[in-house]
Amino acid sequence: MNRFWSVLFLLVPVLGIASVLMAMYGVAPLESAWLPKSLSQAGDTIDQLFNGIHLLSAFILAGTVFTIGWALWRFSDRGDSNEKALYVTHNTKLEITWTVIPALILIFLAFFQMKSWAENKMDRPTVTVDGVTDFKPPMVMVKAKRFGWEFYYAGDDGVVETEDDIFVENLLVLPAGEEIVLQMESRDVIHSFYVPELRLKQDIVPGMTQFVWFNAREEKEIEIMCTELCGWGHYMMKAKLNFVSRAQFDAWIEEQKSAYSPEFKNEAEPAAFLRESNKSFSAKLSNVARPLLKLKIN
Ligand SMILES: [Cu+2]
Repeated sequence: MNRFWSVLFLLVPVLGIASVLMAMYGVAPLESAWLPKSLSQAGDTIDQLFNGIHLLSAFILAGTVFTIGWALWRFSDRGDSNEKALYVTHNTKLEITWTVIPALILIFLAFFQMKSWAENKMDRPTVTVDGVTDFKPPMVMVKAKRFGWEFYYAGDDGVVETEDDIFVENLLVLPAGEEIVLQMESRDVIHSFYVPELRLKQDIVPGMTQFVWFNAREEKEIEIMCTELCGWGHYMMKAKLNFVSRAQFDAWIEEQKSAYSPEFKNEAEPAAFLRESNKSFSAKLSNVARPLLKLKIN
């Protein structure tokens, strides 16, 4: 009967590892329990890394729990032995082994992840104009705020943060099959720009400017969400992300431009208005912050 417990013990890791593998390789009924299908080459590389580390962990976990399970089975008390248990204080060889193997695995992972890290965080796309190579300018400036997303498209001048920027809120339309660069800043607290399909997650820290880039291979409607707990409305800090064809994109951006007719622009000037309100917000903030700072010094 005591052996029942060793079987029960093994059942937990076996079911656990099996369900992770089923989810990872899209086996029913767990086919949608994993991340959504990757939408970019960079996403595929991250998946390889992610799945590789998972497989390695699953293998080590299986080895560990099966050894424990075997010991439970083999040495369970069956009431037929008077043998004394062996008392082992340490084993130098074993300790060296279980230090060196994980160290080697970590060194391997450090090299294994380099390509993906470089692609996603270091090799910012460049363009060459008249023989001069420079960073590709961002197509959109993303402003994260509590609790939404502002998108400022570079207008005809191709530069963000200028007068002809086209402002859209909580909707990001981008052409598929093109290398897109986004610039990101926060209006208030720390936010995080997360698009699971692109395997893209970037913290947006106040006072810092971040750049992300990607190339989506399919036209698809997906979602952007904030993954940094930024306040009570964090749960609703979402935006739509539509990858469309180049032609559809050009038509859409023209529509956005005409939505800001000269009359409308003179009346409201959304982008400028928002900038103004942000300025007055920081002015208010510093009025509050200054006395507080004085208090601290005194
Ligand atoms: Cu947020």
